[in-house]
Amino acid sequence: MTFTLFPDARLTLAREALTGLSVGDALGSRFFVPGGAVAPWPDALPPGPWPWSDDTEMACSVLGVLAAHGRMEPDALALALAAHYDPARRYGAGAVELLELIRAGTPWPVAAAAAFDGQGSYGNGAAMRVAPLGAWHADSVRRAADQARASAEVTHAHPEGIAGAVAVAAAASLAARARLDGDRPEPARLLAAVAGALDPAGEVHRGIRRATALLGRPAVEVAAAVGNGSRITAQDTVPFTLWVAATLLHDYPAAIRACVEAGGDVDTTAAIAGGVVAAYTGVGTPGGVPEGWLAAREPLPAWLTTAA
Ligand code: F2R
Ligand code: MG
Repeated sequence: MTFTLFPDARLTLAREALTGLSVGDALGSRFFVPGGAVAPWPDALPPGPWPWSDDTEMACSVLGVLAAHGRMEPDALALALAAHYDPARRYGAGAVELLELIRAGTPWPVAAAAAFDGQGSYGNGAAMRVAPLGAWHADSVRRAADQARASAEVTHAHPEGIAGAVAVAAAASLAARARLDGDRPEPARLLAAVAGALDPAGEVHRGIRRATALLGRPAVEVAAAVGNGSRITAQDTVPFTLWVAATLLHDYPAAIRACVEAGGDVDTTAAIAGGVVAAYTGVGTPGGVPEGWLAAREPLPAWLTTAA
């Protein structure tokens, strides 16, 4: 079934995905333990404010470009990422180098292609920021995938880095569509549709297939099998986060808790799963992003509030 999605509706869906992403990032950051130890889920959550990290800063740029242009414009995204880059937000090592090159005037295609000795980055950074773009494209998974590729290439030239972003955007598109339709997809159906947007020869695709075979198993077991993001790569991060989102699409707090209890790159796994789940649940709804968690999250940057 085709339908018309008006600009205001796109913006609302994308904003709610950004809320889920940023709350997941900020709360997940409270539980990040360097070196791979896992922090237990506490009886009471830490008091706010919960500062957000690079995941949220970059996702704000993605949403800002969509709001300003009505579509992903890679040149505008490169400018926004570079302009809003704050090293204190704990960017990945490759991202630091790349954004400083762009700020110094290197064209983004040159800087992205040169990263990691000319391989391009396959870090999880393109995937962690893209859920709002997927929700924006609730009317077309194919368009979400194409636009995610365009957004990823600005920083991640490696095919696996791009595949991670395509997978997350496809999942967020499907989640937002399911919300509009009032019809929650079965986890296996959602993961199959995501896998269908990817190159079947790729590692991210293979990881999502492995995660699909583990539906119904405990989250920690799945993370042990497909990765919990501790390598900070798309391949090691995206399959688990989409398993969480598919399994707990109706329950934002449970999705974030599953990411925390799996350890690894917790702020980023919680940002990815949180962005996809919030595209389905919304904010302040039953199963959605709790109002108290949103109140504890550091406010989003003022420049975004005026742009989108
Ligand atoms: N863990 C972080 N940031 C580290 C912060 C350290 C800082 N000193 C501090 O504590 O304040 N989290 C953030 O990084 C992840 C997003 O990463 P992004 O943007 O993809 O960056 P990068 O550097 O391009 O890739 C991440 C790592 O992946 C490995 N890698 C990527 N491509 C590779 C390749 N072609 N060959 C080999 N390795 C590759 C490298 O280890 C990269 O450093 C998020 O978690 C974000 O929150
Ligand atoms: Mg982070």
